[in-house]
Amino acid sequence: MTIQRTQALVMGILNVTPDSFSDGGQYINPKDAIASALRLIEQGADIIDIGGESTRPGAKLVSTADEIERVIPVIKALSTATNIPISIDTSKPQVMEQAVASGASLINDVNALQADGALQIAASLDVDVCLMHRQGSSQTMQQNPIYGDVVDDIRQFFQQRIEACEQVGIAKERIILDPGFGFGKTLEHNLEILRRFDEFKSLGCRLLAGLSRKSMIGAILNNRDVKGRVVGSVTSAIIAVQNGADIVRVHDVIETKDALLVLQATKGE
Ligand code: 8Y7
Repeated sequence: MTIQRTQALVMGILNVTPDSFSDGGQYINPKDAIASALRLIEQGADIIDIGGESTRPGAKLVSTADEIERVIPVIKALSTATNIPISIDTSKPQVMEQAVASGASLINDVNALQADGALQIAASLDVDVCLMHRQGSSQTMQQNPIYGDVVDDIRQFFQQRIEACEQVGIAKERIILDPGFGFGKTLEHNLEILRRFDEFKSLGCRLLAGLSRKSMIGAILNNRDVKGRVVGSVTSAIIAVQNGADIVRVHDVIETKDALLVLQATKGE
């Protein structure tokens, strides 16, 4: 099967954590992790996002040493096996540094480079950065999220982070913004963000949307379990792209790709 490219990029998710909610425990052995990554690439992933710390609500924290031990062998092996860009999903400066030295070219930080030293390290590494918004920590974020206007509040946060990046020499072209679906947001917040996604465009950065298999999809589908969320997830990815997302972060690469190809053909692109 030949891989057809779409304008919007597909970021395939590779968790190397024993406690990720949707594929927990499957990919902890480096050999298996690499095989899974290669499968995502065959299916048409444009970027592989590798994470060693689960960020789901209530997940346990992982030490820097453990996170490094999980992700670095996989990044090293994958970067020799493929030219596809590798993204490191981490909030820890030391993990960022080692991951980039091992072949990663994008830092995906759900903490938007707010950890001590993260901005400086990211600037020194000269790679792309994805800055995600969240309210609260993974432990507390779903307890009682409160916003004024959710989209305006997130836009303001982005504006501040863009300024912080520019101050250390990270150019706007390097920055990808992500409103962080499900990270300290109610279902209503998530739906409003998706509906008004295009309002982030004027900040002048690329935009990423991560909706794949999230509980908001389960909630819309009358509390559907994780396995039954594929069609809902693909639909949400398409809506995000129609509303301006440049990259979608997904588990189900083939299905998302098919939908993006249909969308693109329909638009005559
Ligand atoms: C997102 C993410 C997760 C997201 C970005 C999950 C690491 C939870 N979600 N990174 N990571 N955006 N940029 O459901 O939405 O995959 S973890």
